[in-house]
Amino acid sequence: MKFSIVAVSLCMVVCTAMAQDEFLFPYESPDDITVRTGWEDVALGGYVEVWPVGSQSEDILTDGLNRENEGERFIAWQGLAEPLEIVVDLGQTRDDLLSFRVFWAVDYTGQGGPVADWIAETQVSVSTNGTNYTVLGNASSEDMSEPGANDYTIRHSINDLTLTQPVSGRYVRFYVESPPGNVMCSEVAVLREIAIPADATNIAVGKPYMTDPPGNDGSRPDDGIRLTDGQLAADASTDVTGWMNFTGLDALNITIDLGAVEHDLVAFRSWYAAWEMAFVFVVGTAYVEVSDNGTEFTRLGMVPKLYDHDDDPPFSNVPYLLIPEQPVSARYVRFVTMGSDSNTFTTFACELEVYQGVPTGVSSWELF
Ligand SMILES: [Ca+2]
Ligand SMILES: [Ca+2]
Repeated sequence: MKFSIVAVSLCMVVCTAMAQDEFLFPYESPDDITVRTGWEDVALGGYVEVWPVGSQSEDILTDGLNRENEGERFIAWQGLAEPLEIVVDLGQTRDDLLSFRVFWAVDYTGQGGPVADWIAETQVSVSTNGTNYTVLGNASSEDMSEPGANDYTIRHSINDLTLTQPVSGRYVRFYVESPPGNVMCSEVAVLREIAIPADATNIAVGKPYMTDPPGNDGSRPDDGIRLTDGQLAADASTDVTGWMNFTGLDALNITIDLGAVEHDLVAFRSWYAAWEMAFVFVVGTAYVEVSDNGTEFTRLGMVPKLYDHDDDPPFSNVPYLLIPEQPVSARYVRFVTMGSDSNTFTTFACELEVYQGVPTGVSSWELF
C-alpha cells in the first residue's frame, strides 16, 4: 500500500501544476446569482456495469446520492490488482455531453493504511454502440494523496473532465488502468449544460416561506426575508444576516408560497453554503416539489450535489439548479434536501429562486 501512495503522489506533482485552469469545476461554485447556467446529470438512473465486481450493487453509482458520510452508499473494492472499469448506459445517444465526473472517496482514517486511497486520474471514453470507444481524455482531481487539515471524515475526490465542446455518445466508460489497492466510489455523473431562459424572471423575490424544521440555533436567525430577498450571502464565516442556519438535520424542507397558482415556471434554484472548517457541509441531493394546494406535492426531479466542499473558502454559495422538461404551474414550491451528514453538522441556506418564463403557445383561456 505504501508503494502505491508514493507513486500516485509523484505523478500528481506534474499533473497539478499543469491542470490549474481545468479545476474551475467542480471545485468552485459560480457564487454569483446572475449566472444562469448550470448542469444536468443525464446519467441519473442509468444502467451501470463495473469490472471487477465491488462490494455492492452498481445501481448506487447513478442514484444521485453522493454524500461523504453515506458509508453504505459507496461501492468498495479492496486489494485491487487489476484495472477498474465503470460503464454507464445513458439509454440513448445524446449529443450534448460536456462534463464527466467520478466521485471517488478518500478515507485515511484507517489505522493500517488507507481505507480508500486517492485516484488521481480516470480515463473517460464514449461510444454510441458500446463496442467502439473514443477516448476523450483523463478526468482528474486536486491532489488528495495526503491527509489534510480539513480531513475530518471520508472525503470525495471528484475526478472531473470538462470539455470545451459537447460530444455525442450513449455509453460512457470510466477506466483506471492501475488503481490503488483500496478504492471506494459513490457516483458517476455525465453532465450537460443547462440555462435559465434569458426572458425568465425570479418571481420568488419577496415571497414568504416556511422551513421544516424551523432551524436556527441563534447564530444566524431567520428574519423571514433572507431566503427570498434576491441576494446571495457573503462569506459564510462572517456573514450573519445573509444565511439561515439549520443544525442537526436529517432532511430540510423549505416551502415558498407564491400567493397564487403561477404558470410557466421554467427553473428552480436553491443556494446553500459550504464552509467545512465550521462543519457546514454542502447539502446532499436536492429535490424540487410543487403543489397547488400546499398539501399534495409533485416531485419534479432531483439535483445531485456536484461540488466538493473541502476548500474553505473558495466558495460559499453553492447552487442547485433544476429545469423541468416542461414548464409547470404551482402556488407552493418546496425545496427538499437531505440536510447535512450527521447530527453534529449544520447546513446554511441563503436563497431560493423560482423562475417564470414568458407563456409560449398557450392562450390564456386554456390555463383555466
Ligand atoms: Ca450514488
Ligand atoms: Ca438571500
